[in-house]
Amino acid sequence: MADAIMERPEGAAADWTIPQQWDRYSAADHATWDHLFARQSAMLADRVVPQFMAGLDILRMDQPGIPDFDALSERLMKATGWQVVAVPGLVPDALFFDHLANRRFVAGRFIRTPDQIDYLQEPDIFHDVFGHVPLLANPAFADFMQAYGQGGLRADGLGAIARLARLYWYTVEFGLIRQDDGLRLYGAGIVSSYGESRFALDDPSPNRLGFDLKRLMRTQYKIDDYQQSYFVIDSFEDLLRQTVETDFAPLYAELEGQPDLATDAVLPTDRVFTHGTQAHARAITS
Ligand code: HBI
Ligand code: FE
Repeated sequence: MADAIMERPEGAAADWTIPQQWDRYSAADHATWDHLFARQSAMLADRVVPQFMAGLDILRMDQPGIPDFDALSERLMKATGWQVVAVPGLVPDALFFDHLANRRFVAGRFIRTPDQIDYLQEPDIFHDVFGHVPLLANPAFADFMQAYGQGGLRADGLGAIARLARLYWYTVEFGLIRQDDGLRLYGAGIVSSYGESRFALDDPSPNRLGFDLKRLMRTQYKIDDYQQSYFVIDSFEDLLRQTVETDFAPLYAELEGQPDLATDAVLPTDRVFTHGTQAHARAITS
């Protein structure tokens, strides 16, 4: 996220947080949340990594209506020391990393309108809270997210934010995980989307490739359509280990001279679960 000079929105604190104002949500807002929640939890049951469903239970997110961040943060704090804070939308990278490094997940407080039920570009409260928060109740993933924030603060100094944004994109937002009985979803951008929750696992179109940090940091991504490639990790513990054990500075230097990889690239060195047809992407562009 290259930061154009982002103006701090009216009423936001120095760290860009704003009050959630839970009592201002309308009955229609709560109904939209309940509709999305019921539809996603039903279709995710055998698709999503079990730790996600466990997170919904631990955080008691099956209660009706939009979660109140104070109550949600109290339960989340007990589980892994994280809290959820409201922000107006995308915050500047350095601030975003600082929040994560301090176990604060920044979430939008607005919810999509009924006509945006199936897709909206910017993250709303359903994407942020249903998509991202349940896995923050999992210790290994919670530690990874904090390590990502700390890495981001370092990357900021090294001008390598774009590399880390790719790591975030292909794991936290659109990651898949391997289990003995097949692949499962865990990326928030997938699990909060009805269409992509099917596409990412079932459709022959996208590549599904083994997670490889260096390779992934060279790979471009799309923000306005389903992904053309998904990366598969073996476990959150492994993702955490690779993140905390990697000294990113020499890695960034090594990547310096290497060209980016296209969103649909497949390398001879890739661990290939699916070599996609890219039929979806072709249909979209034709
Ligand atoms: N701000 N609110 C918010 N949410 C994000 O997911 C987010 C952000 N700012 C920057 C950002 N993500 C990414 O570009 C970083 O990974 C670089
Ligand atoms: Fe997100």
